[in-house]
Amino acid sequence: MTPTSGFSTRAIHLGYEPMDHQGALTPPLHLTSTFAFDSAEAGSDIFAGERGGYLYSRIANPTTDLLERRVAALEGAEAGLALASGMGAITATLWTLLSPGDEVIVDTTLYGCTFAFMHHGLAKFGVTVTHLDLTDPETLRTAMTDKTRVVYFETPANPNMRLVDIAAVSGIAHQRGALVVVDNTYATPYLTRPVALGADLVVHSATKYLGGHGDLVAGLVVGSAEMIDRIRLVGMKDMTGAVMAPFNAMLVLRGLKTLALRMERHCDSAERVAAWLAAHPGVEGVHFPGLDCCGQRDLARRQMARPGAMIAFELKGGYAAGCRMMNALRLVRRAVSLGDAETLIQHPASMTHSTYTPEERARHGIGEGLIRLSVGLEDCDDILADLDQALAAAALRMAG
Ligand code: 7XF
Repeated sequence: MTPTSGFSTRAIHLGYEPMDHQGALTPPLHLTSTFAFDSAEAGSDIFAGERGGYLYSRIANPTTDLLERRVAALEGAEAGLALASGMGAITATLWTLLSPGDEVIVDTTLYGCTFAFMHHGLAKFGVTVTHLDLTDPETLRTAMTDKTRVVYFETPANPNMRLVDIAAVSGIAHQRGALVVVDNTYATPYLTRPVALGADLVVHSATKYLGGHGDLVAGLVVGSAEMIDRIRLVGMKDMTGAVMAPFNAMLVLRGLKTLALRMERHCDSAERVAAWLAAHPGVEGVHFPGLDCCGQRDLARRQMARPGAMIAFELKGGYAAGCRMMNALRLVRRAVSLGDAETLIQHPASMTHSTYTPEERARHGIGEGLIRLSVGLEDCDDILADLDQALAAAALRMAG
């Protein structure tokens, strides 16, 4: 490991020296809730922050600590914090940053539970939640007020793949003294590094690509050491208690080792699948940052190393056709979540985004017939063959 080591080298080696651990190649799993102190004085010094050391696993644990340092390094941030879920990361972060009377400006489209947290959580406690079309960063300039403390968005957005220009939004937000929080779950640090583009904090559902194997629920937030310390001691320790289990931290550490490899394969297949869907006569439209259709291809090129592996599309027959197609699939799994080895398909309006009312979905750009595909790691020919037979079956059943 050197300061110039590449992405995968850091994902595999950063922060760990086997010879400090009896030669164990893989970092040990510290399954412990608490830590013994040398003396009563040592305990009180560690609690007072006057001496380094672990004290209790709701605050820090050596296994989660290693994961936090690795993800922070991959994101190009000073520090990281591991939480029990993506929602744990989002809520602990925003509870820490916002107080009653403050305003948070959010993009038009958000993942369903993030939307629900904004409107049913933050709003209930006196925080004003304002939606703005952040795909046009200039709208932010006039919309911000002295109460705007945070600007929050996903890019690409779940589920409709809208992209937000991180550098442009961060520049405007900072002029008015607001912090920028980006949900980088869809892109991962392999494709987009929001901190380098000006974001203050980056949140993740590590349940997805970072874990990568569909066997855990986990979250992370990275940013400056000062802000991460505050989120650890306020949002995580006191307000939510949403700490990541050390066992899950170990699984995410394992996932990270192959993140680059997996993302390349996910992206290769997604490019083929998106182009194939766009050319299919039964498909009405495809949302994928690698296609010209969405008018955001230039931004995708500037901000993402590759267009990612999430695709949203609509069939000509709308929701009914989408349902028929989903039910005819044999290889692709009907499931929410994303970023797994298995290709997953779901219907946002009735699943991940059912936290919105139908009127809210219409206002927030989530089509009732939209289908979302997380392109997995199977052989791409097999994914295409399954989609092909399912689309044919859906069309046949409609004709019949
Ligand atoms: O708490 P989680 O680990 O499930 O993560 C919440 C979350 C945060 N940000 C984004 C962009 C997400 O997509 C998610 C979780 N999304 C899953 C999905 O869209 O399939 C959840 C299934 S309901």
